[in-house]
Amino acid sequence: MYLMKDITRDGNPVLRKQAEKVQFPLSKEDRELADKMMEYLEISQDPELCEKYQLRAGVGLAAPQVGESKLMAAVLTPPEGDETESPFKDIIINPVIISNSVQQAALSVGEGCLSVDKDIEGYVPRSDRVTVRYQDVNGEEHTVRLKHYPAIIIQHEIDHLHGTLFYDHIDKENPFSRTSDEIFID
Ligand code: SB7
Ligand code: NI
Repeated sequence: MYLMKDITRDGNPVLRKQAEKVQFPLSKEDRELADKMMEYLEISQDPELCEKYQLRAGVGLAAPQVGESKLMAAVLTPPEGDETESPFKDIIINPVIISNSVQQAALSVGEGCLSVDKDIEGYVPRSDRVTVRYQDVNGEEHTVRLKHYPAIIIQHEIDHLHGTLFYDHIDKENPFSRTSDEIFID
């Protein structure tokens, strides 16, 4: 299983690379990578196991964060999201955002990242809703429409696959600037 020592940290060039397309059927290595990434999220969201293994809880994990420059990420949205948000759990492979809302949204507490040890404050403006096309571990194509927190998580993960980190989106001069037409998610 992955521990915090296995997570690549900001400064490691793998986090700034464009990841490579994944081929199907998945190799044994890629299948294990997928399983271990989802396992990390599940263990990290269990309070006892999270404490036992000294993990940071995560709702997503992208392959470059475990040193693999591949277009693959695990997403496991927490169960306590509001009822109108659909929970989402899957390994997303070769994902593409095929449409996004004009409506912008940001988490009111800002974002964090397992690969960034320090807290970087500021709003991370994103699309409130996105439609994502991806392949699952069996190569099946899916098209999903997510909104609010799950949409923000999947955009954070897809950013990792293209070498982008959350703080790249924060306005350096005015990290908490608000525009009138964006919504804030608690
Ligand atoms: C806040 C946190 C995350 C996504 C969106 C908002 C995920 C944090 C864990 N990761 O670093 C995953 O890449
Ligand atoms: Ni991250």
